[in-house]
Amino acid sequence: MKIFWLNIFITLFVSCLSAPAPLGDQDWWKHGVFYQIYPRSFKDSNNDGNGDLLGILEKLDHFADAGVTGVWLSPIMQSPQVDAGYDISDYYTIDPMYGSMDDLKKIIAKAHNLGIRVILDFVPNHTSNQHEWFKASENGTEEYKDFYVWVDGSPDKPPNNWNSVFKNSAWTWSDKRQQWYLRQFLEVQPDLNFRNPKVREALKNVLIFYMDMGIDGFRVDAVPYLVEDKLLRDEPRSNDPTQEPNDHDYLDHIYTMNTDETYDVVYEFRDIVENYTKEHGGDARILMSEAYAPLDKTMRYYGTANGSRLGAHFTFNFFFVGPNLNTSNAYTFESLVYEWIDNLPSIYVSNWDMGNHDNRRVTTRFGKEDVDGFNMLLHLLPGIGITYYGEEIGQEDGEVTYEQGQDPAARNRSTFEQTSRDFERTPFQWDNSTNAGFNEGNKTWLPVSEKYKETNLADEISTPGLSHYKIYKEILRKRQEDPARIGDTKIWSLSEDVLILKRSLEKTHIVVAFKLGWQNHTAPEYAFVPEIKCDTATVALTNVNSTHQIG
Ligand SMILES: *[C@@H]1O[C@H](CO)[C@@H](O)[C@H](O)[C@H]1NC(C)=O
Ligand SMILES: *[C@@H]1O[C@H](CO)[C@@H](O)[C@H](O)[C@H]1NC(C)=O
Ligand SMILES: *[C@@H]1O[C@H](CO)[C@@H](O)[C@H](O)[C@H]1NC(C)=O
Ligand SMILES: *[C@@H]1O[C@H](CO)[C@@H](O)[C@H](O)[C@H]1NC(C)=O
Ligand SMILES: *[C@@H]1O[C@H](CO)[C@@H](O)[C@H](O)[C@H]1NC(C)=O
Ligand SMILES: *[C@@H]1O[C@H](CO)[C@@H](O)[C@H](O)[C@H]1NC(C)=O
Ligand SMILES: *[C@@H]1O[C@H](CO)[C@@H](O)[C@H](O)[C@H]1NC(C)=O
Ligand SMILES: *[C@@H]1O[C@H](CO)[C@@H](O)[C@H](O)[C@H]1NC(C)=O
Ligand SMILES: *[C@@H]1O[C@H](CO)[C@@H](O)[C@H](O)[C@H]1NC(C)=O
Ligand SMILES: CC(=O)N[C@H]1CO[C@H](CO)[C@@H](O)[C@@H]1O
Ligand SMILES: [Ca+2]
Ligand SMILES: [Ca+2]
Repeated sequence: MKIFWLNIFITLFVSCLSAPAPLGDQDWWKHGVFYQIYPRSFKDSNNDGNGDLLGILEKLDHFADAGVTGVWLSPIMQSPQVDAGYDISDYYTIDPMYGSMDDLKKIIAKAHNLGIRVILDFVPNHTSNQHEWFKASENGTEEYKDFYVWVDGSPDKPPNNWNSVFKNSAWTWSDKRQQWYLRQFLEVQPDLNFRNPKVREALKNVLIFYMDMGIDGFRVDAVPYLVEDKLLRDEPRSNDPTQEPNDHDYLDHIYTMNTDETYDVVYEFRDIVENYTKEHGGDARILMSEAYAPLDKTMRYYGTANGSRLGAHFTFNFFFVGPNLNTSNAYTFESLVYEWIDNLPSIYVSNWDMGNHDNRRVTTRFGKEDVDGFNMLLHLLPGIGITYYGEEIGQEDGEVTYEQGQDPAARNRSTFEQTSRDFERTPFQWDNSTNAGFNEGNKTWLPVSEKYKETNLADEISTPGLSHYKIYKEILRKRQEDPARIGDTKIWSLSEDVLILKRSLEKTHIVVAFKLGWQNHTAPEYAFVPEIKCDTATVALTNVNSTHQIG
């Protein structure tokens, strides 16, 4: 892989601040870099083996140093932790494993001092069955009776053929209530009933509570699953030959995912944050939504094409989180970039994302030779860039055995390697001390990867040469300048393994020449130059181990 930046003419800029809008900055997020913190694996302040809020507080300077705009924290609300906090038992309490509401307030205050925004994960599709709402609903308390999706029937026959995302029927029989309840995920994660206005009101109050505290926005989890078919119709078969009858994708999810009513709920969430900003002033509070959906459906979560209804400020672009070296090449990425840009209505902002807590790490999928190239690509494309913790240092998946595994989606030994999401969730590698500086204790909830001695932040900062982290930092700095900020975008492939990204504003260009994989490339090195028609070109940044010199 070889990376070039070509700055053809040096352009000087004087930036003028426009008069502040009465509402504060409504556009701050549009060119931001958002960093996903997986709190349990980030930094453990009290040596109990679990990362926590005081650990995050201690490390906030890392984000200021790197230059990220905002952090989003995977769920920290009270939870029995059957599904890594995606099973909330109280939206108004911080899980004691992570700390307290005071700790969160300290994070918000310090982050804001450093100019960093704080986004919380919000899980509206379902609660834990330990939530007081569910307990009250199950015992028939009038106020909460219809908070969940309850259906009559006989205990030996579920109401319809819907399957859980985690296999088998999506229905669980309650002996107490003598009815079935819907749960698209685990049995302990009953789905909320969005047709009940009281449920919508209750969730709105949760959002307002955290905005009052100073939270800058929410990442809304699993939105496609919000509202299911009212008539509970059976879903047709998908005819996917790899799926067995109990598998989720044995069926085509026309009645349980991306329903019209689901979009309305997301648009209503947007109204809540917009109304809040109008009433209270200040900068925009934002929504990012998680929807693994076909492209047309993904785009609808942004809002209607003409902006008559607005949804999330952005919906994660998952095009890049799946491919690996065996399944993709430069042509794949070229077409994925255009497919996204061409389908996104022009009023909305793109976003680019290589990883998260549900997918193998980019460094593992492509090899550590490619991580700098992907960071350049991701953060020099127009719009928002997303970083999953560890991507800035080129962290790879960890080593986790079936016995050490924690992910409920992977409780089957024979499929653990394929289905477990534990590998991409191992502790962040801070330095080369015991447990990679994650803590000083003897245990960690998931094992620290053995690779921490060769890949850790402290070494990457102190090394005299280039490192993944130094490169990442420089990219984040460069992306704030033109043409990376507002320039035109062109991307093309020279061959199966050479991808070129060009951002241009008038006569200034930034070019990333990205060679995927470890094989040497045989095409002429400067084959892309004629396309750019430049007189002079400067190598502004290279990957680690490049044969080219900066300058
Ligand atoms: C039902 O559950 C709620 C919530 O746990 C509890 O407050 C209430 O006392 C219970 N009522 C009955 C009749 O068991
Ligand atoms: C937002 O404010 C408008 C105008 O006040 C109001 O009609 C609407 O119901 C509010 N929406 C929500 C979801 O609070
Ligand atoms: C905007 O699009 C929606 C459908 O997505 C349509 O119902 C509405 O009439 C359009 N509004 C305008 C002003 O074109
Ligand atoms: C790619 O293929 C190689 C060789 O078949 C295999 O060893 C490797 O695990 C595959 N990598 C991924 C990410 O699937
Ligand atoms: C850089 O080269 C060294 C020495 O050949 C090698 O050990 C290391 O893995 C390479 N690093 C990357 C990111 O390719
Ligand atoms: C685990 O997966 C294997 C292979 O798909 C299957 O044969 C087996 O029945 C599964 N076991 C359980 C307990 O689900
Ligand atoms: C561990 O890190 C420290 C500080 O970054 C460094 O001085 C030392 O050489 C490293 N030790 C090893 C064995 O890499
Ligand atoms: C870690 O284990 C060592 C002995 O194996 C023990 O001396 C030490 O107290 C333990 N530290 C913690 C924080 O548990
Ligand atoms: C690629 O070329 C360089 C320089 O000629 C050489 O050192 C290296 O071994 C080659 N790598 C591969 C994988 O062929
Ligand atoms: C896409 C998806 O499934 N996201 C989350 C939805 O909620 C489940 C259950 O809580 C989580 O396991 C998923 O990560
Ligand atoms: Ca801890
Ligand atoms: Ca639902």
